[in-house]
Amino acid sequence: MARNDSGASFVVVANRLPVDRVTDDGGEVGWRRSPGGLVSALGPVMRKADGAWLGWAGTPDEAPAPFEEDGMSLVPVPLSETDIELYYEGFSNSTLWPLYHDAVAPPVYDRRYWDAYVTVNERFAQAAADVAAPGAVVWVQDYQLQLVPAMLRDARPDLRIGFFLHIPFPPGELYLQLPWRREILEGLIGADVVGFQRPGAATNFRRLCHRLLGYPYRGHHVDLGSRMVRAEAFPISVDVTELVELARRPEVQERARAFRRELGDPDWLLLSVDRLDYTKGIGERLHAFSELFADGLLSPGEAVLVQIATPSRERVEQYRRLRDEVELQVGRINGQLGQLGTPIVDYSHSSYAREDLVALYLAADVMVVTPVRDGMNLVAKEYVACREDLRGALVLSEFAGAADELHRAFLVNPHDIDGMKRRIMEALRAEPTERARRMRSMRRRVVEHDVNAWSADFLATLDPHYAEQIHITEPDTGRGMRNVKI
Ligand code: GDG
Repeated sequence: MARNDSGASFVVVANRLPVDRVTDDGGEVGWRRSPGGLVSALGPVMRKADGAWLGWAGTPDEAPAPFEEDGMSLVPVPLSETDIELYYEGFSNSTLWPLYHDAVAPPVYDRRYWDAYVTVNERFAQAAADVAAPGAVVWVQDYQLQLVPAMLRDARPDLRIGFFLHIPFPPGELYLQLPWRREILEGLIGADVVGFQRPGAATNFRRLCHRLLGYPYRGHHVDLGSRMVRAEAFPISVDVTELVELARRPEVQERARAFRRELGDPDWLLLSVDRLDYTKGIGERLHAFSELFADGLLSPGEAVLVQIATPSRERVEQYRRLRDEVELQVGRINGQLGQLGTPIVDYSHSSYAREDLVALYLAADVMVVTPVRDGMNLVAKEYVACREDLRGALVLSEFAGAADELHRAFLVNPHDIDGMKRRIMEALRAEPTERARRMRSMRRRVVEHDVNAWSADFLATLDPHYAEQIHITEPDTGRGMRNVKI
């Protein structure tokens, strides 16, 4: 591994490694960097700092030896079939995920899930303790690993530990349902900095630390007596440079025009892109959109909603049911309100190449992002980043973290079907100057606060000295895009 014998000075701990295993035509097995903002944000830091990334490699019961990919040291942490069932699909995705998203689906409280969560968190903490150099900076990611900070601090009090939660953190009224509510908080306060997407989530956390653990808080800090834990919002963002580069490619722009042609050149193309998840408000959105046709405000051929629903967590029962429900709803809508060859909703349950996704963003007159709860929602920011032409409009749920920053979107309450219908029509009918004004203001925010600014802010808060040492605040990895028009 590209680090000295004493270990890595920067360690990322995440459920998954930032690579996917691929097999080429000759049967040769290799790795490909997985798409996603986290790796583009942390990749440059990893390379500068000789960092190591710990996570599951994606195949059950297999743990390849540590390896190098794309200039990063990757350290696989093994998960068995049973771990995946109980720790990942169980506690992470059937207990924590629904509970942290306003319990929009009933959380499952199962003691076997919890036991597996503790065991797997111990394994990750141990692996991190083994690779971290003395005094290293360790950044733990997300809800699957909330116990790691305290476990790691126990083993290695010399480390500087950060934690970032990518999903919402609920208020007490919901959080208190959790049978292991104290244990999770005790796990998190092992960190020096606990980061959230929204200020409200940080407030929920500080209050719960007081209520359940008795620690006072002041400003952003929870006071443990022996040390302070900083709990604050660090809203995540997107890789604007990468997106703008893709959006400017002539072949991507041609693909955008081709998408419109293939859809019969509608006057209005609306787009939604979500993991097929019950938090994303897909049903509510389809309901509102279809009523616009039932009411005669829109007609088939005039407007079409392209709904990309990326396959997700297909072994979890709630997700299988959701897929059936959404597909039944789409079938009904098109059957009742569409015409042969001219559907109202063009639905796809598959994953698209990044270039195609960007082409779709460019093709869409209106992007419709209406989760019932979402930590941030990167799709909304990606759309804004790509629309250098200032011609698109964004309909955005108030319940997405992105709404804190993208004030000039057409904001909606996804539970209010009439309100959503009105806002969609306003977005469709907005004058070009009005669209441009709104888009310019949203782009300013996203361009100035891209994913590099996010990681730089977090690390500078966690360890200012270290951040300076590896120059992560410098312009090439810090805030501010050169060559990007706002
Ligand atoms: C969690 C939190 C928070 C989607 N379909 C395709 C594809 N995607 C990409 C999007 C975007 C990402 O996946 C989805 O990110 P979101 O933020 O929208 O949602 P979650 O997956 O729920 O993410 C969320 C995020 O973590 C980061 O902190 O914002 O609130 O829930 O980048 O573009 N990418 C490709 N093909 C697809 O078909 N290539």
